[in-house]
Amino acid sequence: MIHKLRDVICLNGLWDFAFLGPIDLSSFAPESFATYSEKILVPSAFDSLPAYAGKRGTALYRTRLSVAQGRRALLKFGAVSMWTRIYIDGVLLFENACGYAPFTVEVPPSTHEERVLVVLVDNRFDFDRAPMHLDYFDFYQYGGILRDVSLHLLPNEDFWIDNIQATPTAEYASGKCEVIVYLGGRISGSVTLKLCIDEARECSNHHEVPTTGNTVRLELQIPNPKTWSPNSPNLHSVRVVLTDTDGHDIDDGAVRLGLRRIEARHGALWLNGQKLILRGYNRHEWHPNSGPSTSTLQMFADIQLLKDLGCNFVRGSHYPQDQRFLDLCDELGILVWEENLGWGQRENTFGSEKFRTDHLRALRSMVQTSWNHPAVIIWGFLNEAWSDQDFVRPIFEETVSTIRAMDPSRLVSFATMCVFKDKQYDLVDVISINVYPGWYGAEGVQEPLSLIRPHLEKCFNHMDAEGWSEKPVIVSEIGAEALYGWRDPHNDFFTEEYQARYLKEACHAALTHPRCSGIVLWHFSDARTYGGGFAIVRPRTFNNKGTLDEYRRPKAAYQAVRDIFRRAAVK
Ligand code: ADA
Repeated sequence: MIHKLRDVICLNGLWDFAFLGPIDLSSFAPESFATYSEKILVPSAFDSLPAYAGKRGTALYRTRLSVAQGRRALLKFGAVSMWTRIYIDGVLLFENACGYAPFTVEVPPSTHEERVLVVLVDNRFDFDRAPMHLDYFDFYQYGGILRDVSLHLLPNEDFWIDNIQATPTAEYASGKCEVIVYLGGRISGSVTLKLCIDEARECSNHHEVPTTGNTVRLELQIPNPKTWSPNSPNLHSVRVVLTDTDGHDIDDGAVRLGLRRIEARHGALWLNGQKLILRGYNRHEWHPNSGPSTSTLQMFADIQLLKDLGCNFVRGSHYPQDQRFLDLCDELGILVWEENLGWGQRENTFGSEKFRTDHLRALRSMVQTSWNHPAVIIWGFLNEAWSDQDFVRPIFEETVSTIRAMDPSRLVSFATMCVFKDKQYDLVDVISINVYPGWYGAEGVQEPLSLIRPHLEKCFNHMDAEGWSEKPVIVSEIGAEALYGWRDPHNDFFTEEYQARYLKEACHAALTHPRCSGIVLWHFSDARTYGGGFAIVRPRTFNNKGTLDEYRRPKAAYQAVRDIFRRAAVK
């Protein structure tokens, strides 16, 4: 959300830094710590830098803020990983335990203008402290202030704009939207506001509107509406300006939106009333030089490659996405599945009350932060949890109902690894299957590639046989490893040739099946994963199933996928 009336100060840049290692936090008082002997660039993962590569422990970040006396201010963090505590002038204000979930902290009043902000970050796996981060996830989990930090100096009034949710209605094509304005502060029954659409210099006249709790609901008609789709990613914008009763501006917020409608019905996906087949990749936000804090240019380059490959879709595996990436997807026309952090959670995790609370908090913050992106069509959660078991049910139900209550306009899904035994399909709009026939479990098989088509057919048939014929089915993961540059006459596992033939067969088998609403390959580019003993199945400690290597150098599969996806795109 863009604000023109309030001061928004970007806090990115060099901060004071100290890495303390695996200290005992129970007896540690950051306010008495003074030896910040280093600097670090924010945002970054400290352990993606050579100085702290592979290290786990506590790190302290310090910077200074200037907030005029009596001025209300908010600190906005895009992502701090894995576990963090926020202190201002030595006072603990906030704790967060999901490394990818954005959060906001209110700066408490003070008689001093100069304030000291300390961010304590810990990247150790600790189930009691941060149960959302488990050491067996198949991607490296870093520490640090991973995404942007900003300071919002709020207007000198008792209320302000917290958030705006602009949702196209069923009449999206004629420009009809519902806008909900979420207000912060003290509200008394009504507020006065005006609206500006598409950067119009002239805004509507200010008028009084009733509030319900801290929200205002408005119906909006966009003049000269243009619909949004991957081929025509037209964006509109809505700016809401809060005024006083005389019409003087107090605070504002502007959001972009796309007029489009996503639906799941009759066993298919529909975008703006047209049948939609997804062609895409799972993508980790990762580059070897910067870990999970990638540059906007890298994001752009990745989207350029995805488009070149003929994709219309990306699954943001396995955590909330950077807003810069979603902005680019909105502008360049790539559909997105955004999901809450999760990877193979088991019974003990589902039994943790802290996990439940943290998961819900992260889920809410993801939806509230991304709900205006037309690119996002699916909310996902808890990748490959043990969803064939009853113990997942309460959290799955709560997750789905929370998403639907906050945003009924998008589809909900989770990627399952237990295709034939899953007990949670009834909850979701889209059935999404992660399958690796011809890769995992192919020991002793003469022609592993021959396993792919029959397996996919069995999966699709199973859904109809089980009564899910109304639900679209997508292959949310499928793939094989190839080590970049490894060409070998045997064309066996780990060669570029095997991977190219594998992905070709998987794409053909999926895209020619009438029940398939899309295929999302695992994965876009090679990325660092767990090390140590876990890495015995992960050469180089990387997940090497990228169609590109970590530097985005194409493997042989690139051309194979490109041919098929591009041909499918023009059908
Ligand atoms: C799973 C998982 C991915 C990745 C993949 C693999 O399906 O969801 O994150 O780990 O398997 O490479 O085995």
